[in-house]
Amino acid sequence: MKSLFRLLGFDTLRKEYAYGDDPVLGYTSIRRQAERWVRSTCGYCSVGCGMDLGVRGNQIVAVKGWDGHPVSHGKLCPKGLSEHHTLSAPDRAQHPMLRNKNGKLQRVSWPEALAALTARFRESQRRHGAHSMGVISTGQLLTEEFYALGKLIQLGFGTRNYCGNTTLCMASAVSGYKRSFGSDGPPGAYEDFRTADVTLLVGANIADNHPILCQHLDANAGGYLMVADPRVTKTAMMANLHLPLKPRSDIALLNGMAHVIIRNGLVNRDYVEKHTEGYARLRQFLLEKYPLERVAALTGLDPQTIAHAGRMFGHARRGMIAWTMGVNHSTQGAETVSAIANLSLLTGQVGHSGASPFSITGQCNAMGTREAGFTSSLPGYRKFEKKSDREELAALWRVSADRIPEARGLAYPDIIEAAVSGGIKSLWIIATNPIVSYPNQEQVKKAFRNLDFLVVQDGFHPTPTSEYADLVLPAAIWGEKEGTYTNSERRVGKANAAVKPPAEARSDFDIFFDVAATLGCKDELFPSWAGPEDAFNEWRRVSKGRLCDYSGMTYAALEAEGGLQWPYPEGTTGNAVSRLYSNGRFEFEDGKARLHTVENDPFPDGTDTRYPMILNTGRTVEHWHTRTKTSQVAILERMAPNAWLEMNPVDAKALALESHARVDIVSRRGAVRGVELRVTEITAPGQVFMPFHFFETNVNEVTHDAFDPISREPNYKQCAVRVEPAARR
Ligand SMILES: Nc1nc2c(c(=O)[nH]1)N[C@H]1C(S)=C(S)[C@@H](COP(=O)(O)OP(=O)(O)OC[C@H]3O[C@@H](n4cnc5c(=O)[nH]c(N)nc54)[C@H](O)[C@@H]3O)O[C@H]1N2
Ligand SMILES: Nc1nc2c(c(=O)[nH]1)N[C@H]1C(S)=C(S)[C@@H](COP(=O)(O)OP(=O)(O)OC[C@H]3O[C@@H](n4cnc5c(=O)[nH]c(N)nc54)[C@H](O)[C@@H]3O)O[C@H]1N2
Ligand code: SF4
Ligand SMILES: [Mo]
Repeated sequence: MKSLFRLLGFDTLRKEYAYGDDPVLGYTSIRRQAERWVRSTCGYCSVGCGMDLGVRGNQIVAVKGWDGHPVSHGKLCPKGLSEHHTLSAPDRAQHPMLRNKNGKLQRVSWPEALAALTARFRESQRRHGAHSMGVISTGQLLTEEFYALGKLIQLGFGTRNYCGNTTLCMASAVSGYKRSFGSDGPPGAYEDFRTADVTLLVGANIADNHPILCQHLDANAGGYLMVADPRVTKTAMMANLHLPLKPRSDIALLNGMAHVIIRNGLVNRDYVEKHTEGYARLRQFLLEKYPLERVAALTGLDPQTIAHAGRMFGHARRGMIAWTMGVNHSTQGAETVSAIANLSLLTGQVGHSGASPFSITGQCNAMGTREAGFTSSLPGYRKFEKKSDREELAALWRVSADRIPEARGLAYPDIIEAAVSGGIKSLWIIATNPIVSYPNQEQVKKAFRNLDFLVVQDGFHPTPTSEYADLVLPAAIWGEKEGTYTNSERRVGKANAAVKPPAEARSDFDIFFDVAATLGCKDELFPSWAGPEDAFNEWRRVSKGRLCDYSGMTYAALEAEGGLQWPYPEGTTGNAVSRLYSNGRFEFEDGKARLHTVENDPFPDGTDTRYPMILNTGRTVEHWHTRTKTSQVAILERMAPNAWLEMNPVDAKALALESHARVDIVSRRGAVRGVELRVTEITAPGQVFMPFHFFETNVNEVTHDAFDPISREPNYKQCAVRVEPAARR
């Protein structure tokens, strides 16, 4: 496979930023010479790179890769290298702000802010019921913060309607793992990318979005890489075989590959018999319903290519499948994950080196909230519906078992819907920015306007979302607080406070602590905790014996080792690579994984003559989501200052549009206007692509708010649009 990593020029960037060299002046100014170095973990994506923060006074003046770190081996991508520039940005949130009688946000003291928060939430609950209060959090806090927040919301406030932006992101992977393996938890390790002889990436553009993962693929000299993506991404350019399938035909492709594996006698019969349930049904289903001709028609790939891909995977000694949002962002996300798990199970490619159905996560700590957060499951992947799990947790916390909810509350989109229809009256938003990131903006704006009380807790203000708030709480961010993040390979890494937050901003942990104190439940929920390490130590006890066992970890060991992978039970030593399900025992009662039959359905917002093109949305390497952080970094803004729309030359010609023309993108729900056109063969004819980072030209004005019925994840990756020359205004 070709190395695109070096082509992206990260090595150059590394030199430029690492030791405090001034990229403009070209030399190291005294102002930027570090007095001390603090070890930490990157706060952007889920790769979980290790970094050294160079500190001078109360400022991080340089960032460099942590040499010998088990994930990143001294490298960082452009965002990691420049992350410290976000801390001193002029629009960091500095003080609590409360909306006054004239409708203006006005500075208040912390005690006033906390009193307002608890009084208004309690009033909402008194008048409209306990569950009229909702909380939407994130994948970007520290695990200690998630753990504390879960207790505060579910036990302190007694509302179940607590979810996070992770439902816009990882929910399909979580649901898929639960359906196939009986529990959430990605089985593999990054090392598998180095050792697999065949790797299939599905809807994952790691060259842009998980750049430092690329070096693990680069190190896999003899490996064969297949990339399934409708676009010719930078990742597709690294591949031995690019599978440019039609949008949302992944289930057909995966079923077709499984069909080939069955037809060619490549099923690992012994593994399937011992460790899975449902083979006879799946076999019949695939042989009858997914012959190559049908798969070819559904995917747009030719039958020989599909047969080749199936045989390559079937013959692999070590076969890896990794996926990201091309899979999850779909009304069939959870089912697509099941189809991926089928392929791994049929070939016995689970739990050994180079073999894993691996969900690459997104945010720095999407995993932490899944493990400890009390949203999609009870802490420690305990099940809401399982009495013994509830009782065990209650005993650990010394509360009565009837205080542990028996079912999860509303998921994120259902909280928004309930706010529109009046069921949710007050909402607390923590570290997410829906007024950029939520699909079909009309709906979320309606929801916010309908609320009696909206709290926004963010490191920045104003943000598009904080503008709607009745109360803004200023939060410390990465670099200013201490705790742990879990990356995609279940590695728990330590993040450290190198500097103090600006003005009156406080860590989310301290805010939750103070809210609990104001509410009068601090001693019950956070008994004798003084800081994050006490929360971590309690979490170690609560996770003990569970799949995500932290009991053998300590802060000191995490810092010394560059993170440790769970499970890490008490008594474990060293930093060996760990995998789940190596013994073939899965988390169902009978220990067997489930094979599911899944049909490929068309996406919901289909094209017609008025809306003839399929719009795909996603990311670019320079920016992070809604740009509250990366727009503050000059070098990143210079590289990608505006949104753009990618369109194939065939369509551009038919529409008489030239590159750099301004266009409007119109869907059945809205329009986004004046976007720069890029004419490029990255996208196929009939398809267009736009990044979602830019509030100024927000693609989520047009995306579709259809959700996976199982995971509740939005269908961000396909909707019908038309593109026209920008209207003159
Ligand atoms: N630079 C940067 N890195 C990031 C982030 C960021 O904002 N910026 N965000 C982080 C987060 S939270 C996440 S979740 C990850 C996301 O990481 P990715 O999933 O890699 O990101 P996306 O660009 O959203 O989508 C990936 C690919 O899915 C493809 N796709 C679209 N439709 C289909 C389809 O029907 N089938 C298939 N097979 N593919 C399809 C798109 O063309 C796109 O190339 O990135 C993380 N890393
Ligand atoms: N069209 C389209 N839309 C998408 C996607 C897509 O591919 N296409 N991807 C979806 C996905 S996968 C995701 S994950 C979401 C992401 O969407 P968001 O979660 O809305 O994006 P972020 O910009 O990461 O928002 C994080 C917020 O938290 C703040 N923040 C950062 N650190 C801290 C902290 O430590 N404490 C506090 N309190 N605040 C902090 C930031 O300033 C920012 O406002 O977007 C989704 N939306
Ligand atoms: S790859 Fe991800 S974790 Fe690593 S430096 Fe870049 S943004 Fe940070
Ligand atoms: Mo995400």
